[in-house]
Amino acid sequence: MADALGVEILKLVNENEAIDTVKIASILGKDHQQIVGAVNSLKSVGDVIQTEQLSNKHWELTKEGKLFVEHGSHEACVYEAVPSDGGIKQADLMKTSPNAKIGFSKAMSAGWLIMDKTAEGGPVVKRKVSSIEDKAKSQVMLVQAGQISNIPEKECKELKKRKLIVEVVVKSFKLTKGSDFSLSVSKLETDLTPEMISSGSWKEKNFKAYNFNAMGVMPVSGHLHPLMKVRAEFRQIFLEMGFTEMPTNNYVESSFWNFDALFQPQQHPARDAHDTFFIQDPMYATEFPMEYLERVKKVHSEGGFGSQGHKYDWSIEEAKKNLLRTHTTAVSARMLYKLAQLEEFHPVKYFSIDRVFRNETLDATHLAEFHQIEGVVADYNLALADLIGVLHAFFKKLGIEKLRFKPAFNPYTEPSMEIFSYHEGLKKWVEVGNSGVFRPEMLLPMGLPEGVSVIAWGLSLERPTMIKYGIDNIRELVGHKVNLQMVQENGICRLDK
Ligand code: FB9
Repeated sequence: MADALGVEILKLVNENEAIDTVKIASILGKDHQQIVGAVNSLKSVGDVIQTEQLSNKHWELTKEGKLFVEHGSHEACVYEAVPSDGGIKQADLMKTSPNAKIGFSKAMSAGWLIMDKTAEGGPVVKRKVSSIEDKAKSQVMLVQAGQISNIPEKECKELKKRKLIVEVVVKSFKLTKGSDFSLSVSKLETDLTPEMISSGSWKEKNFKAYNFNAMGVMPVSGHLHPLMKVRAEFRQIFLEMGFTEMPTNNYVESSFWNFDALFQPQQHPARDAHDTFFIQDPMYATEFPMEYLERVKKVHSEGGFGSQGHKYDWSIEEAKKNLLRTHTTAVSARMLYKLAQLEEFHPVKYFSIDRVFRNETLDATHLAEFHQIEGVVADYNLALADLIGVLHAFFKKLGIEKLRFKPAFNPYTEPSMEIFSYHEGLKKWVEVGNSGVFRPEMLLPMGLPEGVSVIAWGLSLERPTMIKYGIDNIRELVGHKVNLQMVQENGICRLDK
């Protein structure tokens, strides 16, 4: 059934050949927009009513125009403020109303007032005539009564110029009966329910025509975080280069794989609790490839494979300590050890992109964790030149072609290089990663054949993501303060290839 207002409208349409919605609003004492809404509901039911859009212009009073009706024009108010039997100082007259200045000017122009400038103490204003006709007030009252046509054109323009009246365009509808007109219309059904079918009630119902052009409702779905979009781009680059992704699904790692396997001495500051998150429970790892562990112990404490080692009393207790991995190079170590167990060595290209954890000082661009991107290539006779070549190929896919390398130190690579790229925007060289050739003291205890060398490099995922999405503070990218709207709205990521 149409609602009560709809029924009232249908009655008026029935009683009139045609009727305008403005008229209906006036008859029913409703807001015009309310009538238009009810008309739209009736139209959705079927061809009950016909509508023809009309555009009517009429004049209405502005707020100031309504003040004229209530209090008289500004000029009349100023005239009334001048005593009929004397004068008033102009300065005092200006204080009698907020619009005294314009009212005084208009009253003087109309010849209602005269000013005596010779008076002591400043100009004095007196009435020039004993009575006035407030034409402006009379005219706005005619407009209010819908009789603007009785006002001469020139004076209408003056009312518009004084912003006392404004022309209003009202879009309305002329209503007439439709082919399915009825005083009582039932709302069109939009759903065919099991109850309708089982009861057969569908036979008496009117169904809304199916709109095949309607757009489907956008399903509420998740949105990829910018980091994950950039990770997908880096993953694609590695895959294009023939790299295989390493399994990084273990944030907890033993100190053995995170440090000892990489020939990182147990007294190295990076292994201190100030730099590393150690795990309280389970505090220790228990399973190690013991033969390999013994070789690692020996190379640390006594040396071997041509190395003098670190010459300290290596402790398995230290190696057993569990921690949150500080780099994905721990995974690279596991993968290279597994490669060394194969009957026959074959060259590999591995990569990983995953979270690592460091107990470091936090700042605008550093948190206690970040995603490390790491590339590893193992083959016979690889050297620094091969590393430089693969870095150029990798960074070129990111749109970076101007690279520079600076000698650096890592406990597990020698030589090592910091990687720099020239940032056209900042007009300076910025560090974009670190790299090196894994030391023999790391590779040979694993059992990799003599002559096999491994080159590797790393960078973070957060830095390129912040650059890509113009984010200055890491806390706008990750953490509990992230604006989820940013996650929903940020665009796809295309790293220059
Ligand atoms: O990502 C870094 N910088 C960077 C990278 C990309 C970029 O934009 C590009 C458009 C493409 C812009 C900047 N850096 C490494 C350099 C600095 O940001 C540095 O301040 C922060 N570093 C992290 C570690 O900081 C504690 C970035 C992270 C990093 C550093 C070294 C490695 C990995 C990540 C490594 C390694 C490695 C070395 C040898 C063998 C194996 C792995």
